[in-house]
Amino acid sequence: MGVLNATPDSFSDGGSYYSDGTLNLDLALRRAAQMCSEGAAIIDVGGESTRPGALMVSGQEELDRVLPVVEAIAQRMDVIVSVDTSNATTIREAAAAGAGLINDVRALTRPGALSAAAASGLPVCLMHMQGEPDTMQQRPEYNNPVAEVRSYLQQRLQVCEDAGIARGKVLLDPGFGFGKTDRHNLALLRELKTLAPQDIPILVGLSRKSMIGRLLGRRLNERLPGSLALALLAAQRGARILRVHDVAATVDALRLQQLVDETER
Ligand code: 7PM
Repeated sequence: MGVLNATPDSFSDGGSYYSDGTLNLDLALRRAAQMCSEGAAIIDVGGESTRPGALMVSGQEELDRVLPVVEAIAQRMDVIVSVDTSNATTIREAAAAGAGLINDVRALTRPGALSAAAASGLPVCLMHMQGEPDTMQQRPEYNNPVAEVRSYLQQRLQVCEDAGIARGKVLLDPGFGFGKTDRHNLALLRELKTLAPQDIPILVGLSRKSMIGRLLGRRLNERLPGSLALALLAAQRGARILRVHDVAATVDALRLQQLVDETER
């Protein structure tokens, strides 16, 4: 899954597709096409910055950012378009515009989001987060992070099934960095396989995250090696979908892993 940020303040996918407050659709589409050619199966389009300390954007603003991008990619490219949103209206409009996956860092807890997702018939990714982006990294606290994240994801999966979303349409994500210390993140990665039922695919986002910065002392533009290592570690520990900024490099790493595993037999 390649990350495409449709936010004016996005720094982490290596480019903002905005100038003077307007989206450069052409630039965003070129980036999407590049990630497709590099081997992305999914493009994740986000319009709300969920970075620690981020302020919330209005639903309308998010919709204006995301919808043209979702629509254009869905029309022109042979790839699943994921929409990174927590808002019911964005879910409905993105589904109508051709989105193929709802990626919600709030696990469909916002008003109307659950029923909008169910009505869309689309698969959903449910992520764990403690707190809200503006304050979540201030003082993350768990008695047992692994057990608590597992239990939350299990509970949200059940809520989705009860709302008519087929179990086979659900992905689960521990939400690395979302209200977690480095110690919490490491424990979750170590126990990744145990966080979701065997039949539910696990999605992870570790790419360029600040835990790499803190653990290794790396600035944002120095985190590719750490991101690749974590991507491979996550894949080996059961992740089925990797949300990444650097598609080509990650695909290289995964191909080598596959070759090693194949050569085993
Ligand atoms: C700044 C810091 C900007 C962090 C954006 C972020 C995830 C996600 C994000 C994830 C799922 C990022 C994050 N992270 N969706 N959206 N899982 N499902 O690193 O880990 O891109 S935003």
